[in-house]
Amino acid sequence: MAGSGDLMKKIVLAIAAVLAVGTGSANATPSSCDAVAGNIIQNCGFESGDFSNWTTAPASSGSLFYVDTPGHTGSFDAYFGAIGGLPDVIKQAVTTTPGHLYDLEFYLKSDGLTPNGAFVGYVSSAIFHQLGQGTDIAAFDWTLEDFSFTATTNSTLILFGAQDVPGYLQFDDIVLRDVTNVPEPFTLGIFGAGLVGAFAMRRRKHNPA
Ligand SMILES: [Ca+2]
Repeated sequence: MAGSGDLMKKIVLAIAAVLAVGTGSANATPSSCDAVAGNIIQNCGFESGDFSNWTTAPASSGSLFYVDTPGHTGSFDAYFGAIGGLPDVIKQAVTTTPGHLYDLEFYLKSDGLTPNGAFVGYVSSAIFHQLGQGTDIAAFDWTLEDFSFTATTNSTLILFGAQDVPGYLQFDDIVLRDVTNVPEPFTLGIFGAGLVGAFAMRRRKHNPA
């Protein structure tokens, strides 16, 4: 029992130390994803002003991707405009619990400039979302894309690749949460019938902004 008092003291001292240091300089306006409890994506809204925390894999030719203003929310978003027909890729490995249900959301925007463009998203090695790929992608404003999957390993790779000529596809506010114990109105029946390979990716809704 003697230890509990010491522990409390250490906690109080730790809190005091944090308060003494203060919050430092204020960051830029956060992205909405930064405020989502349980989001395990780092630099989810690109508010570092770059691809920090993401691993980038530029297209071998015609690469054109970067982070710039104004963002879906916050101050920044990612622009994908590779011109060689090959995608620029960003990816992030996250710790996951096998058997747990995860919800993956992000916002996408297309300027609709033709002749072409493509967007693809992967969880580990499974494609869960594709746009374009030989078909022009129409213009649309910031649109919520929302999927769910069941993790099968302790580490899951979230990967997004895109190219676009002559305009850009924009990307912001990626949220990945373990929703295993979150009471959401999921209709889980589809998981029984729709299993393909290791994942059961399911598009839950597509809401024009
Ligand atoms: Ca942002």
